[in-house]
Amino acid sequence: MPADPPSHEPAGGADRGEPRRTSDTSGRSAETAGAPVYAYPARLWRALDRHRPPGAAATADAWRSPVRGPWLTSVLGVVLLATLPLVIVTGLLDWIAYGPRLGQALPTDVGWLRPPVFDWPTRPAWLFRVTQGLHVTLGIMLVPVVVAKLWSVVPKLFDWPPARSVAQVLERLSLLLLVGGILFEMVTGLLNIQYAYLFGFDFYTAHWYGAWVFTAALVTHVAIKLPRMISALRGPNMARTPVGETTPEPADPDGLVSRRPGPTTMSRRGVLALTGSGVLLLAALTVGQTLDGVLRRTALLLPRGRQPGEGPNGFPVNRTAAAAGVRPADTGAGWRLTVRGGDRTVEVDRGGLLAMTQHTADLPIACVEGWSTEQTWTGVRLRDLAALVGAPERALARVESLERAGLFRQARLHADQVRHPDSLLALRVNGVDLSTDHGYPARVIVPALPGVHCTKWVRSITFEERPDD
Ligand SMILES: Nc1nc2c(c(=O)[nH]1)N[C@H]1C(S)=C(S)[C@@H](COP(=O)(O)O)O[C@H]1N2
Ligand SMILES: [Mo]
Repeated sequence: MPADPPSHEPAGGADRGEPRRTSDTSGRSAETAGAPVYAYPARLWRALDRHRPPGAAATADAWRSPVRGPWLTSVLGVVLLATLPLVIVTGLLDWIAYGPRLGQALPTDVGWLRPPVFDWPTRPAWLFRVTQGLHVTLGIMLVPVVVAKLWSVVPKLFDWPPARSVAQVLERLSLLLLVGGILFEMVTGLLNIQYAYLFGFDFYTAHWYGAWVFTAALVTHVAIKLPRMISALRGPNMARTPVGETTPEPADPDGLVSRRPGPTTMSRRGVLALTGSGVLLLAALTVGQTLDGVLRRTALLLPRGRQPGEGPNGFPVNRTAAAAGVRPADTGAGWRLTVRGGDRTVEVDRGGLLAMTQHTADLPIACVEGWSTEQTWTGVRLRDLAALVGAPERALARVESLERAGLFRQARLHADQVRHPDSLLALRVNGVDLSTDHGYPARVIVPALPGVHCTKWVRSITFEERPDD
């Protein structure tokens, strides 16, 4: 560790905001003197340097924490490098689970940004619960790490001149997309979970395209910075140094280390511990919504359904009957289920459905907003309904709700989802009739199907040939 605060700036006082004068034009000998090297077009960078905005240097120097430097940034970086890909992949899987091949993922039309898709499996039944649970929970847990990572590089925002080469311009542009991208994804994701559609655009479309911008920027950033990160992590382990012995790292080429470090108030491991506690706190307030049971009460960040009432129907409701505009008159004694297949149409009332063979299965509902819950459902197998109208083996099912408007008033299920022995048109849950809010008189429940396609207040099911995809 150097005894003096490190300096990689010339003695010329550039950090006081005065124009730096170099008499030579080659730039090279200036480097020997300690001034920065400018690549092509050097005149531009030098001109920019001479026209430093008032206060820029002072602002950069206001960030003086002595723990900033390659080591801390790299540790936070490696944590994100190990976890963000999981968030990205599970997000992509969530999109595929919606069934883009059946024309129903959101956004539907993604042009050439369409990844390879497949029919979402029905086994294991908890598959979607895990993918969406990981996506949402990890996404929330990483907020403090992202904030710490941004804090560790924040003085770089005020760097002047903003670039010293064309390559650096590109690098900094990719940083803009990286930082903007992750903040955008986190903010839109969090607002969606809270049902706060403050933004004037469609969440799914925005989150989808935002994810691609962010992912592309992340790949670029990792490609550029990986060697730096590895060498910083191979250096001395600074996690052990107590506050009293914490000193700044030597000046680094990225300029992460403060030029004028302030007094040490926290060790590097202190910063990591603070970040880690933030992560654990958020995890503690979030995992309950996926783990379910009594733990649900700990899910303080869950805007609804933390205490969803007592009794067999006491589990979270995504959209109530009232919110969906489903009236008691629609679900009363006059309700009939219409089942269509080919040119056959059958109407059955609830008594008729209850008279058919009943099957019971423990299946989760997993909502894309993060919460999930396993319940015991009883009803008619979807494949028995298909047989009622003689639907072909590979037919898909188009399920429609009594709900008149709303994105989730209908869904399509592929043949494996129809044929699975646990796929039900549920009439009862946990031994009692479904409550109106859970979809009375009948609702769909299918293994590993995203909650959003477990249509409530079903009015009709149409079995039809699957269009070629
Ligand atoms: N008709 C209809 N069915 C619906 C919805 C809806 O808005 N309308 N919401 C879906 C969503 S997003 C979820 S997560 C589940 C939740 O089921 P629950 O409210 O019974 O827990 O219902 C699904 N079924
Ligand atoms: Mo949902």
